[in-house]
This record gives sequence, C-alpha cells and structure tokens, in this order.
Amino acid sequence: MKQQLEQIRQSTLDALAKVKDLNDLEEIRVRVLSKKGELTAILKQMGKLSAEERPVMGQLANNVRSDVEEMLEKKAQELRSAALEARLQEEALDVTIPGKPVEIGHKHPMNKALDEIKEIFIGMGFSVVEGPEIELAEYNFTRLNTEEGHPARDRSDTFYFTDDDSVLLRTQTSPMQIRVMEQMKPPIRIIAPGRVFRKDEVDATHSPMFHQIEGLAVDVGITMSDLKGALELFAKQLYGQDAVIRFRPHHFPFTEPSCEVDVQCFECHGAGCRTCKGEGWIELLGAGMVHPKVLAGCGIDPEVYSGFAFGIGLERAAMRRFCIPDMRLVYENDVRFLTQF
Ligand code: 2NL
Repeated sequence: MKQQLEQIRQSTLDALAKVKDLNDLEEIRVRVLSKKGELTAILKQMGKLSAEERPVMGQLANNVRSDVEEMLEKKAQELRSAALEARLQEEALDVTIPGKPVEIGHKHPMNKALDEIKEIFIGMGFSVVEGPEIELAEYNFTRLNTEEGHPARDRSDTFYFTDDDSVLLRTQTSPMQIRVMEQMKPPIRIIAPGRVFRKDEVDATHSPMFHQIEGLAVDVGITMSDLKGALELFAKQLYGQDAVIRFRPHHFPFTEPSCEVDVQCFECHGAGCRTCKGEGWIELLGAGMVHPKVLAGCGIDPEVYSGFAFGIGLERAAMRRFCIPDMRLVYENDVRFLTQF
C-alpha cells in the first residue's frame, strides 16, 4: 500500500510535467483525487490493515493527498500566469505612438461673411431677427407696396404653394421686418438675414435659393444722411477704411427715394478690370427711405416717423469678400474649395 501511495505521488509528478493547459490539469485532478480516483480507491482498502499499520498509512495517504493538491495548485498558478503573460504580449499597446490628428472643420465662407456683416450692424445698435421661409403674399408683397399685378409677383419668378397665389416661399426677408414693425414701436433697428427663393436658372451669378440680409431703422427724424452714414461705415468696415462708395438713384416699390450702392473696385480702383467687368465699381446693395405707405400699413405714423432700409445679397457679398468667381462653388461643398478659406 505504501508503494501504491508513493506510486501515485510519482505518477502525478510525471503527468504534471506533460500538462499543457488547465484542462489537462483537471483531468489529473479527477483521476487522482475524485471519489472514483486512484487515491480514494486505496483509502477504501484501509479497513484491511492492522490497528498499528492503519494510522501510519492514514498519515501517509494524507501527506500524498496534500502533496498532490499542492502540486496541482502550483501548476494551475503557473499556467494562469503564463496565459496572462501571453495575452499581455499579444495585446501589447504602445501608448507613446503619436495619435492620428483629428481634422477640425471651420466655418463656410458664407457664414464667415454673414458673421462679419452681423457684427458690423450689431456694432451700430441693430438686433438680429429671423422668421419663416414660407410666407403670405400679403407680407412678402402687398404690405411692401407691391400690389397684385406687379411684375415681381409673377408666377414665373415666384414659388407659390396655392392656386390663389396667397402662400409662397419668401422672395426677400422684408416680410419679417413688416412683422417687427407691426409689433414694435419705434425706435426700431433690426437686420433680417435668411434664405430667399426666386425662380432663377442656376448659373455663375444666379441660384433659385440665395441669402439676403435686410436692414431697417425707424425713428423720429431719420433721414437719407443716416442711411448714407450707416452704409458708408458698413462698407469701410467690410472692405477696409480706404473703401470708396457711391450712391446711384434706383427704384424699389417699398422705398422712396431708392438707391443702389456700389463700392469702388478694390483691384483697379475705378479704372476698370476683370473683377468689376470693366465698370470700375461693384454693386453692393439696394436701399432707400421706407415708403410712407409701408410705414402706415404697419400702424406707424409717417408724419411722425421715418426710416431707412436696405437689402444685401449675401452670396454676392461673400463672393466679393473672398474673390469667389462662381456662385455654384458656394453651394457644392467641394472640400477642395472649402479648405481654401
Ligand atoms: C436689393 C434691394 C432692398 C429693402 C430692400 C425694405 C424693407 C422694408 C421696407 C422697405 Cl420692411 N424696404 N427693404 C429696401 C431697399 C432695397 O433690397 O437689391 N436687395 C438685394
């Protein structure tokens, strides 16, 4: 029996030398230590021993059992730490390798131009208002002294939603200014930026959707010189202190008198070149003194109050500001174009 026990100890030791993983180890444990295992089989024979032999063998059997358990546990620990070591090797991560740079975007040239223009007028005490793109013809035209039958209301120029031509995509942002005049008492100083829509074919200078910034100032004693002063300041801030502007007479239904404002070409200083198409001047915006009928229609007494208004085409302003030759570039979002700003 003693021999058998020593034999178990030895054979376990031999088997352990060949163990490759925890499964092999478990097999050994079952074979030796389980209820049907080798060691248990021997212990069952203890009854046949004499009273003197029994405690000696019992002692030895216990020694063997604890030795085997110890060997198994030691091996298990070795296997576990070897597995961990292998995994650490395999999943090694070099945290010192420089990361891939994240490309940070920037504002679209249109938004840059819009922000600059907003800042200039905010600096003159104007507030920014925004309103709906779907409008009533009443606000888009009639209240702006543009009666039914006026060519600007033509179906070939305007996107109408209804057969009676009463609801449309706004063709200008002025309807928002009408809404403000209805609700606010003067003094009023607002700019209204936003998308506007006209049935134009796409080419280098036209799009059926474009952006406008309209401005409006209404108060007691506002005159044409306030309009000239404000727009001169605007042009100098946008194009530089040496910018030269001129006012040309014009006609709009909603202003009287009306004018267009040009800035002298910054390439040729008036001589005529490609940038200004030989004109020497570049059109900047349209403006005028708010028509008394428009004021009266909003409940503002034109005998007491007067105002000036203007409208800037944002695409054109941005194209001039950043020397962009074709409006389509502004909408196409080609990164080769956008990354230049
Ligand atoms: C242009 C011309 C203009 C206005 C817009 C306006 C608004 C109200 C009353 C009177 Cl509520 N006028 N807006 C006035 C003159 C010109 O825009 O060529 N825009 C691109």
